[in-house]
Amino acid sequence: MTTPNFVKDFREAAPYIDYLRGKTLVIGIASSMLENPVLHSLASDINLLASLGVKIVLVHGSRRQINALSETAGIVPQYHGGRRITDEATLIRAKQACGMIRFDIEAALAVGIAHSPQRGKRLRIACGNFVSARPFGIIDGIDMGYTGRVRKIDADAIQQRLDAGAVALISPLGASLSGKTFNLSMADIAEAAAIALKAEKLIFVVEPEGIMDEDGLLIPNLSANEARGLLENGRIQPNQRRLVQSALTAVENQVQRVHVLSGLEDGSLMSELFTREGTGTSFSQAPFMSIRQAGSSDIADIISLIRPLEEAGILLKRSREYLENHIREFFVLEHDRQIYGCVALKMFEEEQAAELACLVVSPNAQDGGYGELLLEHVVRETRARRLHKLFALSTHTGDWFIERGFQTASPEELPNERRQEYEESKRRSKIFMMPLE
Ligand code: 1C4
Repeated sequence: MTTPNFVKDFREAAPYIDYLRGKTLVIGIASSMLENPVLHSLASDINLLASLGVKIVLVHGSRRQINALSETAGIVPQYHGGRRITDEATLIRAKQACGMIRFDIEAALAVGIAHSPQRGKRLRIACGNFVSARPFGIIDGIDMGYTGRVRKIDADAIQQRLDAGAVALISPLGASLSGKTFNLSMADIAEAAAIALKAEKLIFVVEPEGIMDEDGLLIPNLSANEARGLLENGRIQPNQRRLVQSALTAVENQVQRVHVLSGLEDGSLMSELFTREGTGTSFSQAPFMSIRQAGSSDIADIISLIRPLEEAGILLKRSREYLENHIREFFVLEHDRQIYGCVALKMFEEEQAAELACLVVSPNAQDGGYGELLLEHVVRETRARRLHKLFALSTHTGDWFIERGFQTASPEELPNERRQEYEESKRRSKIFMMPLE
């Protein structure tokens, strides 16, 4: 007997599996995510990824474990500018913490993929002197001691291990040319490793859902410009600044995507990599192409995209006045300062639903994946607003939605207000629904 959900999900995942095979992912795991049961579920997902031919570099944090060891020894942790000041006693705890964490990770990865034929197949793990360091120095008159910066990543050595089928595991410590050991930050190493290895993705597994705005709401997508803006205007949680800075530096240096997601959500890594809607916050450089909220200066471009389709009966008619009043519901896809597509997201908060409407890609840019990107953007926005379903009405594009995970639905499933409009209209459009539980 087939289980329809499994078949649907597997079909959705298949293109992502194909795309990720042979690609390099750098995964930075925060220290708070290195205890069980979270570590075990992450390790099982990492095993699965490795078995699919994904090349994985793991960088672990150590802050929580250093603090625990310091506390036992009666040492009070000292910080400056969010970074630990590492004196000799703390450096000893940092080395102890990294040793313990490394073996915990190795043990967790040794479990393999639970309940599968892969169980018992050993994953090779490579550790080594992949990172060289230099001192952080004296900042604002404060000697940061053995706190260091990344000086260089030995990308060739890591690459050799990856090509031989191993997972590379890196601890946040590095030796300097003068033979001293320095305490480094997980985010700095993960960022530098992703850039040096020209990784496809850099993923930070942290405790929060992703990057949160000043009101504590998840920000689902950030282009490099938006991330820079957030850092400049300070509209993020202060303890996430460094993560945003690392993500920004990575996407500005040819890492295709950076994701920040919560390790507390079981399977979040898998959802991010193998489903369209993903989870957490996704960063992209998008130097030429970006999807952003529309403003009134975009109305003329939107009108020239939608008018021919309104006349052909494919889209509903929307007057200039309507667009002026509802422009904040629209997103535009911009490439090299030109608008190539748009989509609107109409909220029905009471019914926890949203409508994907007014979806257009300019005829000269169709079949290049822009429609898919607009859909992905809208799905992420809907999820971030904690709405449970996304629906679209269409007279001509039903198959496109079905192929992308929507199911046909009846007018009874529409929010009341939209259902009334539907019944008053003579369009008899088909209704497509995507549940987002
Ligand atoms: N049916 C099935 N497949 C289609 C298709 C269609 N009509 N049009 C394109 N495709 C396929 C292509 O053949 C291609 O397949 P392939 O070669 O990969 O096998 C694939 O899709 C391309 O995918 P993509 O991601 O590259 O897509 P883009 O070409 O970038 O964009 C659009 C896809 C459908 C957005 C684009 O073709 C387009 O702009 N079409 C004209 C406008 C349109 O049909 N928009 C969809 C509207 S449905 C209305 C409203 O006003 O709110 C009506 C509401 C009502 O009440 O009726 C909407 C949502 O806007 N509703």
